[in-house]
Amino acid sequence: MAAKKAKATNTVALSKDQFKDAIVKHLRSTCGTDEARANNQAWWKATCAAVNELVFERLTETSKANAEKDSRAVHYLSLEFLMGRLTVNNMHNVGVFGAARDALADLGKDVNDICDEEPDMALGNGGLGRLAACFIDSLATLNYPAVGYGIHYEHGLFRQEIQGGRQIERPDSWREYGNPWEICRPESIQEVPLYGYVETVFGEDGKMRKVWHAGRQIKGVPWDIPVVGYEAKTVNVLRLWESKAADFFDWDVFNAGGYIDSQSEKSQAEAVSKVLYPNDESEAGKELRLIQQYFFCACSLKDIIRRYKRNHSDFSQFSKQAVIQLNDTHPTVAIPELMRILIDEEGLVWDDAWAICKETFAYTNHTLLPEALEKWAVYLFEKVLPRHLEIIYEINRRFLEDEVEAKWPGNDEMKRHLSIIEEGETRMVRMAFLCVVTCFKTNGVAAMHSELVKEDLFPEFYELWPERFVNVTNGVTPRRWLLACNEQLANMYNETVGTDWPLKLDELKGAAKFADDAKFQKNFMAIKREKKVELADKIEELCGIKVSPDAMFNVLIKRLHEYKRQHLALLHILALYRRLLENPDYDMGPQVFIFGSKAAPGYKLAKDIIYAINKVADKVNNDPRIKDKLKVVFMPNYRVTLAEKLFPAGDVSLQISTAGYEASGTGNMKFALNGALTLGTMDGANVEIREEVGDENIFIFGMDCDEVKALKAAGYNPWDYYYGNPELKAVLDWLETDFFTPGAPGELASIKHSLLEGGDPYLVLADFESFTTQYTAVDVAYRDQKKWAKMAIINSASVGKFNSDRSIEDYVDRIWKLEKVMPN
Ligand code: CJB
Repeated sequence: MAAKKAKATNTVALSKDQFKDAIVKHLRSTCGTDEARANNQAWWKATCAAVNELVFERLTETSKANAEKDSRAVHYLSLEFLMGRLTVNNMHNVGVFGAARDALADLGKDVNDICDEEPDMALGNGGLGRLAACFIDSLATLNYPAVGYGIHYEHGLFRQEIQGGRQIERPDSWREYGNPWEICRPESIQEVPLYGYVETVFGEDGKMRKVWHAGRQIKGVPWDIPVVGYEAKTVNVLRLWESKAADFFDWDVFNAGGYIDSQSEKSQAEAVSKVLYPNDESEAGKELRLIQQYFFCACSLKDIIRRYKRNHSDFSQFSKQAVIQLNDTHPTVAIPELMRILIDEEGLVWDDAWAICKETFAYTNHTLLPEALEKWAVYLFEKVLPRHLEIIYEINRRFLEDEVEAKWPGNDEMKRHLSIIEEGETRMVRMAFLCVVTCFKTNGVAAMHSELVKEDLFPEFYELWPERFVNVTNGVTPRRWLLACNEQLANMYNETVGTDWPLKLDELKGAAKFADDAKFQKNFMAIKREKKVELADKIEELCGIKVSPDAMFNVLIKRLHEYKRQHLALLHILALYRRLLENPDYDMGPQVFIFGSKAAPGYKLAKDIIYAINKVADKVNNDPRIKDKLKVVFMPNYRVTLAEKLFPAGDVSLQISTAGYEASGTGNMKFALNGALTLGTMDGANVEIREEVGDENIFIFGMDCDEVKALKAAGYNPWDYYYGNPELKAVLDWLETDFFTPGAPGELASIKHSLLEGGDPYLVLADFESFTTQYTAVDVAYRDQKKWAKMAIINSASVGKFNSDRSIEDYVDRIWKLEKVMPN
């Protein structure tokens, strides 16, 4: 179906001709070239510069309005912001996408080719970082005063290449050739101390003070990325800190002839913001990572306090003006840092400083996985942040002696259990405990997850302070995840329910009444097919694999982790392949399985799973016996830009984590919004998606969370399932042969071993049969295209709840208590 022309969904701030003039002007004045000589890179930069004429003006108006109103603001501290590309999104939000596309066309350029020049801003690993990006989009759209704070990594998440089926990591250099969206703000540079020792001094008044004599200083240089709200009334800022050597630092060495030494100081300082740690849901415990965390927290707090001090001479109003959201435990060191500033630098007494901290910080928990709950060795803290360790000890002492003692008198075991300091061979600081003890709210990210946070993760803290625990279910921005990535469906909705849905996603509900309408179904499915054709072309271009857009597209895209169970899907593919080989008439519609996933570079089994998927794909895709009924695709370098092509093209959204392990998921929401049906477990936000779309429009399989717990408690034995299901046994044994790796038997055996000798910690074998059974039901349903269309429409029309604007309103209501500020 040809894309219908978009209705104006918001104010067009520039006409096509004005836009054309602006691009040509910037080709010359900003890029130093002209229409005849410019390459696509220059066309892209000139286009951005034209958009920025509008964006920067709104940015200035927004910061003026916030300063004038002196309004309360949220400061979202996050080590990750997975922004993706900004150009198309910003053009949509400013309302000039159509004008820009037409202007470029007049100038002989295709808007897609030009926007393809933009590298992804991949300053995050996965769900947590992408959520932060959706949240700042929503905060700006809803006109809330907000600043995102993070690190200006020189290298974002590695670029993934697949060589011989294996993942190879290559550096990502997203700003090597300049980035038109960022503005350096040297006027707001901060200095950050590190290392050294703490001295106790007594003033003339006899009062004791602590003085931290730092061993080093590094400089934080802020880069501002404009965050353009939809319809661009508000343009907030994402402020990212780049580390540099402090100025005073090298000169002595330099002048004394130590040029090389001064360079090494420089490169040590610059190492802090050099690269994003590529571990998702696991903690490395490395000194540089602790320094990264402290560096961006210290810079951000100085920035917040500097702004506060413009209008206030003491700290009595601080927690009324500023709320600081800790995105997971990564920025927890901001807590002792604020205590240190208030006590050591501002002269407040402990109780007053503590009261301010307790009213300022709130904490979001994103995972229950023990390996992701950060702990720092005490000796490391002592070395890098000696004063902060003292402060943490004092917070802990007061907590244990006052609050734990009051609740559980004389119970030393409980004190040991709840202590922020974990005793043992290596004493550790438990960052999540420090968060819960300090923060006025702790939230989980989906209803089920928030219950588990209370019941399983922090039960005693919940007993102490039940009022501090809340849920805020995650969401995704419909501007990027429908309007910009699926123009065809967006236009269809414009015509069906009007043009307010990018702001009020619940309005899509109006389309549900057409779910049975033959014409509507036809158009809806034609759009899906068009997106599948686009994806099939991309698959052929990137992987050299031909897939039919008439096959059912099963998509599993997310970070590689055992709990997300990509290997469950793989075992299932092997089972289908076997069935087809054994019975060429096996009754199954044509199937394509599409994977996209990066593995942490040090996560051996995850990398083995990628290799296995690729090896199985090689075999299956080239086996003439199965007559193209089954295809397997692993798309390299999964990232936001690729996701924008995959979500609109999926028929089946695979959300197959072990129940109780996926905190929420957000890909599940993007798929449903674009009309895919979920085949998933009762985990994370799948549970709430089911509530919204109805049990008859989702395919649930596997054990629920209680069953998982019960099976584990009873003593799970994966061998029972291996011997109990001949098909499962056969596919596992297959992995040990050289069928998929000719001449190299055993290359895929680590997967089998992890599931048998390794104890199968995520119950893959236990859920296998239920998965394959429910999959058959999905295949049957898909072959009834009318029924399928109806279910797909209902999915897309029913997931308004998962708009990140709703999440933000929940945060405002339950935690942040902000008021909107409308810039002029
Ligand atoms: N999450 O992406 C990460 N990284 C972590 O270290 C911990 C959790 C994910 O956060 C998302 C946003 O809340 C969740 O949707 C997802 O379930 C969780 O795994």
